Amino acid sequence: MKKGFAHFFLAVSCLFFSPLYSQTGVTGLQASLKPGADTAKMEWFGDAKLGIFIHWGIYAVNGIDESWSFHNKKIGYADYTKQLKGFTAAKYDPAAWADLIKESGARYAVLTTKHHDGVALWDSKQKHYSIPANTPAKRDVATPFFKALEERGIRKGAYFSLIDWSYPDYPGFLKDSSRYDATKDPARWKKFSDFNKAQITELSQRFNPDLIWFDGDWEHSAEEWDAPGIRQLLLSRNPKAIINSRLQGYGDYETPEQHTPVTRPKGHWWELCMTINDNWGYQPQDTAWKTPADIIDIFADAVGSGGNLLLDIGPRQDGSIPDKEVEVLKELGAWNKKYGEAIFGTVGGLPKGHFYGPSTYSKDSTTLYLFLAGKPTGQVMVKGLSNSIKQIRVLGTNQTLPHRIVGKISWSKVPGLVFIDIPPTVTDKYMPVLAIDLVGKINLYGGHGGL
Ligand code: H79
Repeated sequence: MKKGFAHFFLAVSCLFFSPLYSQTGVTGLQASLKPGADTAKMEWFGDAKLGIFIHWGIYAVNGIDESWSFHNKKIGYADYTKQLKGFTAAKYDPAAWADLIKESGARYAVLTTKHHDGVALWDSKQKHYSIPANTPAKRDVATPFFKALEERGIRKGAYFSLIDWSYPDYPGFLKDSSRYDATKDPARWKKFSDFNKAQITELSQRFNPDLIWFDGDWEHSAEEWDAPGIRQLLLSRNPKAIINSRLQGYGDYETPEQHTPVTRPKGHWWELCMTINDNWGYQPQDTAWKTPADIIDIFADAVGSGGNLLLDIGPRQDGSIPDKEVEVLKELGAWNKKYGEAIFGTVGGLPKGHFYGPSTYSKDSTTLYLFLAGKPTGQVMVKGLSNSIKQIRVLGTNQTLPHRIVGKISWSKVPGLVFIDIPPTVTDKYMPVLAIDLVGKINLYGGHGGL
């Protein structure tokens, strides 16, 4: 059977683009130990499309950059740590957080269990800063959230910073200073490394996370972190755990940060993490809010390119969530509810050039979903679609639309152009979506238009 261009592209990208994704023929735990080898465990992640990232920590007290503010000397370290005294979690309602996440349509959530500042959100047994031990909140704020996620069938993600600028045996601290050189004092580095692994083990045992989101790997090599050892300790407990790319080559998927990719990332699995304003944590002066329309454009674009969106919120120190963030999550949720068929459980759609907008395929690639970015009211065009069309449905309604095939020359294998007139009845607050049910699996012509 003739393979469509998209299938060819997928197959080729799996084979060549990344050594992470080319291993086959190993099963079970052994397979999971090889980064990217266990495609079965990635299935829920590929289907999930939307995750909610939560940056919550003492940096919300003053409303300053998480950890980076003292690292970059915007504030002295002593003043930074004073924020411990102001973190109350007084209005923290983990069930309400989880309900909001569920309402957004997200299938997973990732909580900062510890940022680069070293303050753990759970009651770590290691001797170091934590919310329960050092703040007026006086309790583990991570466990009840993970429990609330579990109760709602939302996958659990634990963000954990490999960097810990507060730990006395971590080599770096401020951007231009160091306590010692890890390569010259391996015994001291080992003290840190043992501590770090002990905390990662606690995370794994306590929360059994579906996903571990490491950050800060750039400060040391895979060898220094013992990235293979960290991977092994996580997967020996839960072989199905997914690890993001920030483990110096030992992760399962790519994590572009803040910037929407223009070309598809190399790896088969990827996730764009992005803030709703310009900052990860709560910062009251930051009013650069992306609108729900902006977020839906960004989300559809990521999903159309085969990726996920991990959308960040930054609760206040008391656990309340800013109204603008609540609004974005609710609007996104209403849109997802209407158009979920085109999003969840689909795969990235048409390669560039076929359609001016995002698109996805059903997993069996017999339905093509067109996202009508910009809410066009004229006609839209699809190029290079060789399949016949069974019907075109307007999602969220029971309308169907006719189409015209234009410029099909009988003796040529080049398909005609598909034109679809979008009547004024096709409306949506943000972005309508069409489903094109095809005869057979999608089959694309990607040539130069010659004979
Ligand atoms: O937690 C949020 C941020 O605090 C953290 N990741 C998100 C999820 C983050 N902030 N900045 N970065 C990650 C990237 C930092 C990159 C830099 Fe560098 C570190 C620029 C300079 C030092 C890496 C190493 C890139 C250049 C050198």
